[in-house]
Amino acid sequence: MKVKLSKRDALIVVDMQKDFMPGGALPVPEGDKIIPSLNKYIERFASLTLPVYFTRDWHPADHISFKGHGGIWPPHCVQNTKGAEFHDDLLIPQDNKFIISKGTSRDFDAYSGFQGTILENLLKERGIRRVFVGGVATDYCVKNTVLGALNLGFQVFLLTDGIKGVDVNPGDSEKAIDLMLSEGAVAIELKDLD
Ligand code: VGL
Ligand code: ZN
Repeated sequence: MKVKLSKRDALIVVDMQKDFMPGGALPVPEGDKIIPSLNKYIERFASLTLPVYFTRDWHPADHISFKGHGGIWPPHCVQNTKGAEFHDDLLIPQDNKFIISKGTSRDFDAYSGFQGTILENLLKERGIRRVFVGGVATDYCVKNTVLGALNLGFQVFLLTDGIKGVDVNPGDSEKAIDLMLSEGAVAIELKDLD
């Protein structure tokens, strides 16, 4: 399949933060392996002056998703810590890039980049119709961001060479991909970009 990018397209890069990479507090196995292909998508969008949205988990230290505070996760992506930084190898364009922080209040979690953020407004005010989504984790924040975008009426392309999952239960990522596709997302890879 060939997809030609146009001015109503945007790239969404989900949670490519140190804590989600090998060695981090909540590592996605091989999460860093998708950086080269994500960087190629980022370069492509940037070279066409298309916007790139980087979501980040950005939790207070006592966030409800953390063990000991009612949640299931080890503390991760605490605001202004090293682990919350984007991976050093991730390309962050100078222009037309936006950082979307989520999960910022103690009592609410957000797996979707649209939940409690201005992402929808930013996309709609720019006339964006189609979003291209990659990042981590396939079975949590990528899944929920993709489903959120579909629900809001965006066309969604899932970057199959730019996602990695945690698979807390074996098969979670595959199931998540099946769900996203059955809800209307279209799977593409780098070579499909015209
Ligand atoms: C995520 C678990 C907890 C994610 C965030 O980015 O997929 N997963 N917080
Ligand atoms: Zn989190």
